[in-house]
Amino acid sequence: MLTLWGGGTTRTLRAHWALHEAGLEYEAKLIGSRTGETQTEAFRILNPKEKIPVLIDGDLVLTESAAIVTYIADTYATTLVPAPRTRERALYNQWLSFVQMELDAHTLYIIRKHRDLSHLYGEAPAAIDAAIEGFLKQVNVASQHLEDRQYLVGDGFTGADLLLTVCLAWADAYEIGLTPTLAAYSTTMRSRPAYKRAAELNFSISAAG
Ligand SMILES: N[C@@H](CCC(=O)N[C@@H](CS)C(=O)NCC(=O)O)C(=O)O
Repeated sequence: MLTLWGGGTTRTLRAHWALHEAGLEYEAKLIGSRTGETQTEAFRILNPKEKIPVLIDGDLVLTESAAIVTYIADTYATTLVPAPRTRERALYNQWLSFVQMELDAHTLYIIRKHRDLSHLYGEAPAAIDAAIEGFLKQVNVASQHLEDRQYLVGDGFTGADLLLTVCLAWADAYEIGLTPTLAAYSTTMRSRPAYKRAAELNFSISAAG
């Protein structure tokens, strides 16, 4: 039996979506961030980083949303990821790193820290402006790439599309304008039944941080 800890955030949505794409049954332990639930003794044993999501598969405890998505794909739904040791897998890894670093850590999460969580991280309007500018510059590369293709890698939906789509929805929530190409791509990806079911479950609790 698989168990996924965490809900209510864009990072947890990634893992729920991958599990739904794979058609797997799992137990969802919908604890939220910054609610104290990631700081209990029991949870710290699972993830000393005190962060969600965490996937449990037998005796495997896996953290980091992108690693969880790729693990689910490799293990249970191989159409969600190119085969290992192929050029397509290298490109998948490239897009996954790009989304995590350029669209999440360096930009959207900076906005989150200094806007939604400014009571914790401080006000930093210049950092927010630079993050929006940086996001737009980087995401434009994905936009150009998608101008003449439906998916980031190969001819099918992969975990890279899943991660990009979640970041695009995040940007949309921040009212960062997307190009028509990205807006159309995002709408198409979010019309997948697995996305809808996962989002409904994930956001049945609200994000606290
Ligand atoms: N790099 C991690 C980030 C995980 C993360 O920061 N999770 C947040 C929620 S989105 C969290 O658990 N925050 C709790 C806290 O910082 O107290 C991933 O992608 O899984």
